[in-house]
Amino acid sequence: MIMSLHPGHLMPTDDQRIHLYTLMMRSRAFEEMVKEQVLAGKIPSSWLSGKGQEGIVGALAQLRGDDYLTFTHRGAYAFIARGSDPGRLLAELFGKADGYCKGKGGRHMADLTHGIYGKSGTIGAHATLAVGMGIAAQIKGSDQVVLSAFGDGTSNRGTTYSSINASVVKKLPIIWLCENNRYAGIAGGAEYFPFESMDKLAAAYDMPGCSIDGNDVIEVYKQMESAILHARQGSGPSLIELNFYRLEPFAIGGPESRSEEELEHWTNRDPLLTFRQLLLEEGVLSQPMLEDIQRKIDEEMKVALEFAEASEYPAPSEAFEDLYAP
Ligand SMILES: Cc1ncc(C[n+]2csc(CCOP(=O)(O)OP(=O)(O)O)c2C)c(N)n1
Repeated sequence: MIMSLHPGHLMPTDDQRIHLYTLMMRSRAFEEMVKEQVLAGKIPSSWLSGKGQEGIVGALAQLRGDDYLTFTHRGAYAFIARGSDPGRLLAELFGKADGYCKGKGGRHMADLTHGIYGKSGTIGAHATLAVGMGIAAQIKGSDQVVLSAFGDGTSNRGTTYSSINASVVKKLPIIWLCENNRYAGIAGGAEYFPFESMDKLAAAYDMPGCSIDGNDVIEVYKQMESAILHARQGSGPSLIELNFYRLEPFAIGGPESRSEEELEHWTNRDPLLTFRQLLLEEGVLSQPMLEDIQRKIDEEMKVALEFAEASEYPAPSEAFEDLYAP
């Protein structure tokens, strides 16, 4: 039986909702800027866009500054929501010295200053780090929590299962966040996942879980409130599945395997459009306020691009620094 994770009671205030909307917009703007740079050949790799998955911001925005995160290979929302500097993020993608990993991490970067311990290139590997962080929080006796995100395809990796298992056995303060965007690479979910929804995985491990509309940022916010409380008070891990859709192909510039009808269906459910509409209808935001937010974000991205372009490449003599072993 699935132990349901009940939604929290705190409805975000108007200011918090504007904040969520702004984070979603900033994240989207960053994605669009990176796409442009990839297509212009200015980033020496591709990019796995998180466009369409911004509802996740409802979970990220609830974390405390000292909480830990491990993240998937997709999107930049975790960094943007935690307050990472878009200029330094872009510099990292350019391979420049001012990047968060001195240009050596590229799209699999980390930002330890904001508690983000890597966008794992080996899918599922970062789940094991989350277990270590959970144990660290327990040993310290702190009430820090760990948010560990994984894709629906990544749910099938052994490291994901063994880490979830360890978190339950040791009652670790981890929130497992499944980003179910319905595809792994170009394969659709039915090809690799036997359940209708991921909360069955929570049931198998006897932990609370839920499967929700990841496009509904307020719903995400409320569920996260419960999961955080559960973890902070020492009751152990839980699992939230966010159901949404990535609006770009698996990788920018790569092939598109999905039908036009399907893309259109989900484009019409773009979480930014629906949230914006809701905030306008409820009078939380006005048209001039929207324009003001957009203008400030455009300016931030312009500054970020200038910063990243002006940054230097690391010196060749630094190539062997920052390694685990000589
Ligand atoms: C251990 C390992 N196996 C395979 C890959 C290649 N790979 C990269 S992303 C990906 C699909 C992941 O799907 P999902 O977790 O659903 O994330 P999505 O890309 O859909 O967001 C695969 C198989 C990898 N990076 N690491």
